[in-house]
Amino acid sequence: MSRQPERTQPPSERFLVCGVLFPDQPDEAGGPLSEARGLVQAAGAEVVGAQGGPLIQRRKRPDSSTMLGKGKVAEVKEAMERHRPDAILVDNDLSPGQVRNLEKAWDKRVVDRSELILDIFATRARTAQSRIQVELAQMEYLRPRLRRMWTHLERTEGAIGTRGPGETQLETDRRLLGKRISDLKARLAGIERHRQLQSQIRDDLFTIGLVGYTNVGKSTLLNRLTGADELVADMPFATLDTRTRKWKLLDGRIVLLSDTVGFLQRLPHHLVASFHATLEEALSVDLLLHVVDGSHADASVQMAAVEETLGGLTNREADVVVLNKVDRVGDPISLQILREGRRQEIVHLSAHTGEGLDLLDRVISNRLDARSCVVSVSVSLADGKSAAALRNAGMVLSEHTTEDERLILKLRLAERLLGNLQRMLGVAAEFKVLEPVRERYYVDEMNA
Ligand SMILES: Nc1nc2c(ncn2[C@@H]2O[C@H](COP(=O)(O)OP(=O)(O)OP(=O)(O)O)[C@@H](O)[C@H]2O)c(=O)[nH]1
Ligand SMILES: [Mg+2]
Repeated sequence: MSRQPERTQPPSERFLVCGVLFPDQPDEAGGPLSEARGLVQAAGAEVVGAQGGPLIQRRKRPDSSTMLGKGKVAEVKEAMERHRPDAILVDNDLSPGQVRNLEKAWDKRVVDRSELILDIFATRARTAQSRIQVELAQMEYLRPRLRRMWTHLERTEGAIGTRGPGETQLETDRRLLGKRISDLKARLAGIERHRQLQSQIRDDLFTIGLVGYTNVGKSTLLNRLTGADELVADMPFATLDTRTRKWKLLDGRIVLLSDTVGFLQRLPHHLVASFHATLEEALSVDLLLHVVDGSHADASVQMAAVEETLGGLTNREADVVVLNKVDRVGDPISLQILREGRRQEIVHLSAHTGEGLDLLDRVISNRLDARSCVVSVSVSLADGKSAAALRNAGMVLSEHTTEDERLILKLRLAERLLGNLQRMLGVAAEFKVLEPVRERYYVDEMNA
């Protein structure tokens, strides 16, 4: 019998999870800190200790030196003796001083919420752009914390090759970090300019963006509608890179559908800042769909978190709400509750089984209709080129030829294409608007 060599995997890090709950933080259906525990697992580590309970502290304000109060810090220390973790996650944003004090009190590595989320993003980033975005956020996070990392090195002043004239080690590190940050920003700006150019090329198609909390099924929906093959996984932040794919509607029209990075409550602000351009691009679409996991016990909290993040990034709200995963919803009442008080159109569907996708298709078609005009165009029958350009630009509703050798096309097309076509075809074509647009494009409003 042949023996398989044993694979040795490094043991995963063991985390004890604790944190402060402030009055404005909503309760989680899975118990306090349940999302934080999920994040630790998503980072490839193991959670030790009982769910929720004693390692939570409800406070109005953080303790300025240790976030948690003295008594709670001592309780965590006791729990550490029982569970022997490798590190402690505090599910709040800690100041560098708070981390230092807690590490001293517990004699263990302390990780705060931002650092954990940045770490997950770092392992998921695939493209050059997202790698730079994550690194930039990590460097910005690190900048005020340098002292903590290098205090043990401050006595090794004068290490060869690392020092500028008269600098301490810390000053040198600060300078190098500052330089790295400006390099990353410059590279990112270059990539963003390139992307902007590319997206201008696609200006003629109707664009739709998917936004939503992480893990709600945005990529599954994109794959299902466009035949794409994006990574789908039951874990937070599977998608970090914006993807755009063509979606052919049932009436034959083609629109562009984009996926984007999922949102989360209390996302680190450095991360939002460095993903700002990506998010902005994902949000400046004609139609914004907010995808919700309708089967999640915290669906309404997640919806509110997405709306808040959207509000911070742009002053627009989603046009259509998609309640996904209805195949897992036992009680339709819960969906009813999610619908209450909303002005937007709401579509129930399952990206998994395909149920409800035809309804979404119709909703999109209707919105396209509302945002397009109906025109009649007359071109010479001999002018095949102009006729082809017109047929490509919109949906042909009818066509006929006249005795004086002209082709009359009745077309439904996006208003912004009308101007382009008129410029392109010039005197070769005569346009008459039969039905004006009923609803403006968001992008046009932005540019107005
Ligand atoms: N039961 C059920 N599961 C679904 C449905 N849609 C997606 N899922 C599952 O939900 C999990 C997350 O799906 P994704 O498509 O990766 O979610 P996402 O919103 O793109 O997530 P991030 O990219 O991580 O923000 C996967 O395990 C999917 O198989 C659905 O309609 N029904
Ligand atoms: Mg995804």
